[in-house]
Amino acid sequence: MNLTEKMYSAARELYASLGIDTEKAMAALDEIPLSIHAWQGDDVVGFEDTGHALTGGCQVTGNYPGRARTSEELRQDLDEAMKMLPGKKLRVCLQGHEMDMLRPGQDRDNLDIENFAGWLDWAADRKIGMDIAPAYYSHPKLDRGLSLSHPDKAIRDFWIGHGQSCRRVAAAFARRLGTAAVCNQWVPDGYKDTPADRLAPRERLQDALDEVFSEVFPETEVLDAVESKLFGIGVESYTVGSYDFYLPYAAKRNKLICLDTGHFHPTESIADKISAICCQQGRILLHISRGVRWDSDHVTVLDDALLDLGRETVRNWNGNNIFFTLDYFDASINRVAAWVIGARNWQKALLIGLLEPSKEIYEYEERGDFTARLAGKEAIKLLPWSAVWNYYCLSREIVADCKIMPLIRNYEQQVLAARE
Ligand code: RNT
Ligand code: ZN
Repeated sequence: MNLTEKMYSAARELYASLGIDTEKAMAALDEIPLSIHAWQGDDVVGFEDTGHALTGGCQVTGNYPGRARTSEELRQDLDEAMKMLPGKKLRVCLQGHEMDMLRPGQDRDNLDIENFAGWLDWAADRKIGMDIAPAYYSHPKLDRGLSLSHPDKAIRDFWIGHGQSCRRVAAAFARRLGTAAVCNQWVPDGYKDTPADRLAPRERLQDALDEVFSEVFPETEVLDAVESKLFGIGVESYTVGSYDFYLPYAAKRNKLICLDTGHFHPTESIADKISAICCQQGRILLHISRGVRWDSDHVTVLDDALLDLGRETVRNWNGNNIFFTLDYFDASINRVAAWVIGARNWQKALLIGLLEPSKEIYEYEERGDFTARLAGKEAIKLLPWSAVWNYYCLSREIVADCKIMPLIRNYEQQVLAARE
């Protein structure tokens, strides 16, 4: 036995003494889907080749060499990243402007699956699922910061056409790939300064979204999500699609509510929202991100917030009520490394949740023994989850964390350097 196997064998014995089956935990982790966000690879620029800058209140900072400039290069980078990710249910999520090509005269309001043919074949070859989100930003029709809630009907109709197109593309992905596609609506609309009328934009957004969703698809094809936000750069004073707008919208129309971990006040616990929504049969799309002082979209690290999210996910997940997409964009570091580090940290947070001997802690709490609850929760932190994680990677023939950088450097020299 090598060192990883020896450490795992001891950890397995310890967890077994606490009633936790580490083999079962690793097998469960294999089956939890994770959608890798393509837009970390192209800095959310997309491939329409129209030179539109990133708008909508998001920011990508840094100019690390090697950004993917075409969908082919992006797929090449995603292939490299996924070699370093364990799990049997990896997927990829696109933005609506990351198509393979736009046909002459075509615009975002009338896209179809042909625009994404390269993605469809690539995913079919790899037997992975695809998700897609309309890009209601980085386009001249995002006018005065408004898209679906714009007072001009022609502008709303353009964006409704884009949202409807993306849902049809999602359905086409699902039919060919055999797995439902999540189609998430994030609408950047809002105002830099205090609005006069907070109601009218929200009434227009509600009606426009109802039109986007008017074409009915079975949930075996399209899983619709709506994403709330607190503010963006240049959208500091009012976001039309706030959490208070979308939570009832999603509940009444049986849509997934998308909780982006960067879209709430820094002291808010997103983990706490999971049970509150799931216990009422609500369904969630998690956008796994890390805000530093604001929705800065930093690469996720294994911090307390991510651990809480992993623990609550394991506690509430029934296989069909919570869906997962990474969502961050850091252009100051190697973009393949950003995917790999962030994805593996989320998988670690889930494994730690799966390994937690929480039954006993719940019993202390039920009995009102809050002393034992505190002592137990702190003692759990010392359990050897990393020995299980290292063995999980070894047994799935995935590189160990300490061996990732040589692979990243090699790809950088062989492929990314040639793009500059
Ligand atoms: C923006 C939202 C949204 C975007 C993607 C690019 O703050 O998080 O999900 O990250 O649409
Ligand atoms: Zn998001």
